[in-house]
Amino acid sequence: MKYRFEAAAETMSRPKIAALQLKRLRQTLKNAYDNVPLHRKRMRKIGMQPGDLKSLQDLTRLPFTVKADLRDHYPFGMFARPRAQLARLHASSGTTGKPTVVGYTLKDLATWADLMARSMACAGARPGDVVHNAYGYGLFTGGLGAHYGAERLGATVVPVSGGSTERQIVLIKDFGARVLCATPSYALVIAEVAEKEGVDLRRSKLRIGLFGAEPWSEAMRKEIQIRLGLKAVDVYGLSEILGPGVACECEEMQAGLHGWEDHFIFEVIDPDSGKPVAEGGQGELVITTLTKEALPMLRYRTRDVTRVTTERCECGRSHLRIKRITGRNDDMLIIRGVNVYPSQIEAVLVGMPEIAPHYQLVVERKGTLDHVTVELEASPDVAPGPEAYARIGAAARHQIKSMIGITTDVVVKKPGEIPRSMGKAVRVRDLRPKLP
Ligand code: DLL
Repeated sequence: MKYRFEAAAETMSRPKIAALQLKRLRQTLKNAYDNVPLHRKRMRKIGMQPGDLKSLQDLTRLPFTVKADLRDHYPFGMFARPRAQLARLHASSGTTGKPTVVGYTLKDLATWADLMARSMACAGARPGDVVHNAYGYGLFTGGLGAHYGAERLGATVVPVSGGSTERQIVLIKDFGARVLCATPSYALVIAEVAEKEGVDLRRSKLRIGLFGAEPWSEAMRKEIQIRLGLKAVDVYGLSEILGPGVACECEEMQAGLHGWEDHFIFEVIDPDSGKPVAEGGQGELVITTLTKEALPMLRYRTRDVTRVTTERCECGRSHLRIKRITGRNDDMLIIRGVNVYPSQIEAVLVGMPEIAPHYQLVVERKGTLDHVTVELEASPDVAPGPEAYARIGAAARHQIKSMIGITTDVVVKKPGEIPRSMGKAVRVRDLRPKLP
């Protein structure tokens, strides 16, 4: 018998999934209508009461929820429970200086742990495994999400978080980690540092990698698998919906991420018209939560570009599969697992008096990691000179690091040296190789 964390739920027939979705969607609409003024207002506007929902198809009558809704109701205005009933808050990058805040009741945290345990088992992790968790702990959902999932699975979790790569390699070896959780780019850093130190991790106990939080390619999968000697499995999620564990590939096929349809409804839309795309077509992923208490999300536009298929997977799981996320249709960058909007960097720069409001972000791949260089202009009021420019550059670098959490290079140019555009300003020069 194959090991599954929640066998009955994972192999449920598609009609059964649909019936469960309808039941849970009704509950979700009622929760949203009763407790979140924005959702109530929007449903009233289209003349819809939660009880009006007759079929899953009716969901498409509802307007989308977008990231700006969370920003506009910062920090707690989208929550369906009073703050005192929340057990935890997480936050991810917003499009401006304010983060996007998400909250969980204890029941939400239990659901999340279940789904992450299910995802880990789907990826090939087993109770009793040592899980080396190199996702960042803190406001980012990666660290704690994988942590509680691993505990729930019955594994032994090593909560290393990111950084100190040499030490991570020692721990992977000495503790006998079978499962590695990290961003795919960090997994490659681990491989690189190990090789430099003459440590052959292919001969360690590592067998499974759960990699996600940023787009990666089949080529990268092959490379990681060869260099670390493990099976590299894609895991997907986003804070607004849950965190990691919304969808995960199966170890058997590694061919698309099973989106857990007993907890979410997945749609793919044309980002311009908002209309559904026929199954298999490329578009933007839209997700509705079905079991979240504190933060029910109705038709949330993820901005992630992908395709889905309901074709049965040979692993036996009945849940649809999301193909790789190939990119985003907004300007969010993911730099070493940290989500960054150009507008956030702008907000930092604009607050600095010696800097003119012209900048460009140059994104490159250096080795296996993404790197940002911020090119900015000194204000015309500053007397040009290497010393003044070095000081301005260091101050900008420090502010960006402390406000946004990413390390950048800063190049200070003379007034007028950043190219001006006649139409939309070109804020990002992305020189990274395109994903196939
Ligand atoms: O990145 C949650 C996560 C942690 C997922 C660990 C997987 C592993 P956020 O910080 O809110 O949450 O960022 C969510 O990251 O909308 C995608 O653009 C991107 N992303 C997440 N997983 C993948 C993936 C976490 N497997 C945003 N492939 C999402 C491509 C991914 N992009």
